[in-house]
Amino acid sequence: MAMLNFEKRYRVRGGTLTGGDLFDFWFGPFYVGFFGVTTLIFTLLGVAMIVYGAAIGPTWNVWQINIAPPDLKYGLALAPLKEGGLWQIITVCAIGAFVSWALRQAEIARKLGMAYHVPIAFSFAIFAYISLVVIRPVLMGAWGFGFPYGIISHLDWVSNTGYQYLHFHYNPAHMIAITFFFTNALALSMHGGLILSASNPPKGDRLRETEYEDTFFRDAIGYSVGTLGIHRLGMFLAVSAAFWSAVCILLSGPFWTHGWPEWWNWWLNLPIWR
Ligand code: 07D
Ligand code: 07D
Ligand code: U10
Repeated sequence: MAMLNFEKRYRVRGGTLTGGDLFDFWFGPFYVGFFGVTTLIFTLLGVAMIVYGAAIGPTWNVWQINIAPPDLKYGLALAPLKEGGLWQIITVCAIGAFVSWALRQAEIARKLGMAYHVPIAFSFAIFAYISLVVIRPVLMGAWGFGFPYGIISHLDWVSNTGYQYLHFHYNPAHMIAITFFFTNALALSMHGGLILSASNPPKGDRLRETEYEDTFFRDAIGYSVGTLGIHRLGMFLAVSAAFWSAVCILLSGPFWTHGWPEWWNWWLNLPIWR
């Protein structure tokens, strides 16, 4: 069905999570909805705070703009606006906007009679973000452990935080997360390649059906995960990458304060070597 005909048929009221008919309409291609409005409010307020933070800061160089979290001395208290208070407001706005976006995805899925896989997948990214700027700072007792908002400054934070644990590559959950990220790229390249090879034939040639796709991998590696299965696998790999990322940073500090290489001493300390 042509996209525009389909939109006319499905663009009807109902299925919202909250607010009934309030904001239950479309603006151009965008579904608005209650959570579209909350997304916009949080986004505009957050962006305004970033622009204000940039304005009172030393630079307009977009790479160098930095809005830092409060000093550790403020602990988990509210900080003055120019000493991390802005960072705290921006964090609230960011969480508000991300959660609103996920709920808007859920409303759109409900309207279409679809399941909630997309918002569930996005919620893992939100969890990773919240673990960096809320859960870990709360467990460690200061907002100052959150990462600063700035393109270069957040990279400095990752590097500094990594070296605080001597060699972050030895963090076992970091290893698992990285393996999921790499496997995810491998799986998407295999899937993208396979679909294009079967369903985008040169002019004059015919399309190859799913049997061909299955057979390719049965011939090549003896097993095909299947056309639905590859999407299940993709979702699993992607959400696992975000989940284990959150685990790796939540372990660092709240549950492990030494260098990560030292963690592996459990192996040397096994009683079987004695
Ligand atoms: C392609 C979807 C589109 C999204 C884009 C990002 C902004 C920020 C803000 C000017 C894949 C939009 C960017 C809205 C502009 C201002 C004030 C997603 C796609 C195009 N990082 N990070 C980047 C964020 C963290 C790390 C780039 C966000 C953690 C490393 C971009 C967050 C750690 C590197 C960016 C976040 C970390 C980057 C490209 C939030 C561990 C790079 C991102 C909210 C996760 C790379 C200069 C991208 C780079 C990069 C955004 C968090 C590490 C600026 C929004 C603290 C090591 N990060 N990041 O394509 O080039 O994502 O940095 O959590 O090397 Mg980061
Ligand atoms: C947090 C992003 C959430 C985004 C959201 C949406 C907008 C809207 C609008 C475009 C989680 C934002 C949307 C703003 C935009 C428009 C219109 C995603 C998040 C909600 N590391 N490391 C990771 C690798 C090293 C260190 C994760 C590799 C060094 C620290 C991942 C290498 C040291 C932390 C990872 C490597 C070090 C990490 C990041 C290689 C530094 C973290 C992915 C090859 C010296 C972070 C939860 C992630 C983490 C993290 C990969 C090296 C330190 C597994 C491949 C050795 C301190 N590293 N790392 O988390 O776990 O995505 O964060 O060397 O904190 Mg690492
Ligand atoms: C998949 C798939 C599949 C497909 C697919 C896809 C996965 C089965 C069938 C989808 C995949 C793609 C399309 C591939 C490309 C995607 C990526 C590489 C991922 C990264 C994506 C991006 C970088 C694009 C990001 C764009 C976004 C998020 C849109 C931005 C939207 C808005 C600004 C409006 C949001 C709407 C809201 C909140 C609802 C309310 C709206 C209104 C009231 C009116 C609208 C108002 C405005 C536009 C102005 C608002 C101003 C804002 C927000 C502030 C601006 C900020 C400033 C800096 C000033 O599997 O196969 O095919 O296609």
